[in-house]
Amino acid sequence: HATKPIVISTWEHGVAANQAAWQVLQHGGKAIDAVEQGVRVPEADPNVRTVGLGGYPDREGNVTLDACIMDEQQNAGSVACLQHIKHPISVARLVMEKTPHVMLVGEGALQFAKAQGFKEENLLTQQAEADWREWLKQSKYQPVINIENHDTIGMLALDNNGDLSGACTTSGAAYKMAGRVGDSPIIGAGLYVDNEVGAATATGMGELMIKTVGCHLVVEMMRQGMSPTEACMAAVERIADKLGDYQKFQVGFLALSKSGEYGSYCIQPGFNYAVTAKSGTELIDAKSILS
Ligand code: SD4
Repeated sequence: HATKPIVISTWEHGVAANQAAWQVLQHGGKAIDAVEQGVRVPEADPNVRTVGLGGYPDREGNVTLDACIMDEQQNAGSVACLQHIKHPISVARLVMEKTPHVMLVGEGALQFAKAQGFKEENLLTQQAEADWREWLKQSKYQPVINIENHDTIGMLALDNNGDLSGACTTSGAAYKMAGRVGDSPIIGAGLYVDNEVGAATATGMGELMIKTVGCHLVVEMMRQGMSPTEACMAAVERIADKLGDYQKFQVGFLALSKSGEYGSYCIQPGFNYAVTAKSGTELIDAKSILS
């Protein structure tokens, strides 16, 4: 099914995100612009509960956001534990373009965002606050497979020029410890792009992707000749081999090759992803290692 341009992204909210990305791609726009525009859609949507505005807070009630972006020239930018800014992906892009660094965190990331003209906003919606207060009554930290953590958006695009880019953005695991950073802003863990080979992104319990540098692994497997699906499967198998408690968690990988072939693999059934190309948009269920 190799084709270009094409954009793929995690979960059902990927459908609306892909539409925005497609507006860029169908007119010959660049993959890097497509992925930024695409993931801004769930970031701004208060009903998408683990990305941007409306995301679940940490256990102290702070909404802290993680995001990263990578382009076809191996440039990368990232923000972690950023508060009060609705579009962390756009801050990550400016870290990439306007600083000598890759990653800014916490207060420094916020200062940079404000200096770039981003406005501070309250990101804790009434609904998210009510859910958090309910959670506080028991305060048990138990990541629920496919439910609690199911909304990170990772997006990969191949443009008309044949260039690849990717973006990943999240409010992270619901009710995480204050200061916790997941895989999503970590280049190689939650996202990786190599324009000669392909791109990969991930969703689910970020600690597992960090420990295995999952997305870098997927791209390197594609470099060795695996298809995107085979490479995602290899990364899930690596997690299963190395991390004893993997069965308690969900992780899903999504990959796109330089030729426009795509694939996915996850731990638990229930992970799906959206694919948009000239033929339209499809929502596809990923294959899983557990049944
Ligand atoms: C994290 N990977 O912070 C993110 C959460 C996630 O779908 O992907 N949710 O660990």
